[in-house]
Amino acid sequence: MNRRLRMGMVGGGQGAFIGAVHRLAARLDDCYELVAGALSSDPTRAAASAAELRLDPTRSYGDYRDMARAEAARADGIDVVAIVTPNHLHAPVATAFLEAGIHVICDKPLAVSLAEGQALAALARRKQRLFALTHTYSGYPMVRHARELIARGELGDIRYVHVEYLQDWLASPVEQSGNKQAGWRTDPALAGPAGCLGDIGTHAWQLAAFVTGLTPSELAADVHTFVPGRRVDDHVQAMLRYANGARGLLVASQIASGEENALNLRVHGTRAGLRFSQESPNELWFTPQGGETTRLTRGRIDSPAAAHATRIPPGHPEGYLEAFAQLYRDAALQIVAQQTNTPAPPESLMLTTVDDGVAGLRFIEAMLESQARQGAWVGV
Ligand code: SOE
Repeated sequence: MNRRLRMGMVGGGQGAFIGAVHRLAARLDDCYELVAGALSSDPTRAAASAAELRLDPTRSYGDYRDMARAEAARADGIDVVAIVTPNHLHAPVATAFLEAGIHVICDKPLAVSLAEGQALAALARRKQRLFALTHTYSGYPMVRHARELIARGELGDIRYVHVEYLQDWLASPVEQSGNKQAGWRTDPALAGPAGCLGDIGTHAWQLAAFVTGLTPSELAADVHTFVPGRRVDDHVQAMLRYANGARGLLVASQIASGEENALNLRVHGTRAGLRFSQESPNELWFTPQGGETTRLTRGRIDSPAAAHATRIPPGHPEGYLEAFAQLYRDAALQIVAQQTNTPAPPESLMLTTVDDGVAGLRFIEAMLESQARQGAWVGV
């Protein structure tokens, strides 16, 4: 890459785990230079975070709710903005920067309603700007290989999809624990109407869709809250039906005591089945119907998609940060391709974008509609 892209960041300031992940991911492949930030809704914290990151204080956009400063970002020659705010600010912040002609890399979920998400997709198209969504897990090499295997027909016709995402960090009432993410992800005014559903339910949805190339046509949901007094869901499950006749189960829970970040996917077709576990991301389990199970790793596959999404030789584990960095790298490849009027590497197009985000919001709205109708089957 002949020059690093100039990046601003909105949100993700002090104490934000995912803010640090975005900054490390942007730095790992040296594609970006973080030059400015509006890192908090509190100007004092914003200034302290900017100083901590050695950002030019004259380029601190202060209160990130003041979107008028997006023009300042354009004047600063910012190529792309990373949005790492609570969910309710994704749409207003992204809208301001897209209108200023600036590309967007935004944390999931895309927005707090399908209508907001569809408006963002239309704006990004009209402004011809990239809108990347950081669905981390599609950045893993072995996830991209799983997608290739299914696309090549190695599993045959898909019959059953099982995706579960289990955590336990919200198993107790932590809203007032000082955990920054717990504070806003359990507040419907900041997170939107979907708690666990919007946070990790969309990850589960997107991983199953990314790997299988299929999205359910209907679902029957149980959207539940275990912790008394909690104002958003903390456990969701759904039965899925696909247009090709396949069936599926999706579970996302943040009260699953003993589980840390257990995202597991199983896909079963007429010819073979596969299993992926996010907590062991350097391997993929593949079993032909009636055959032996094989542990696939980067050193034992011929996969352009996996090769593109890796940095160090097989046997040297890559993890969550590298998967996140892959999304930033793919975004940079696409932005530079547009700026230089050259084609982006095909593998970089596996990046999840605003359209994936809209599909995730459609899933959320179907889940909430089914729940409102006592678990009735609804279209997605
Ligand atoms: C909390 O559930 C969380 O930090 C999510 O918000 C991230 O998207 C996920 O990658 C890890 O867990």
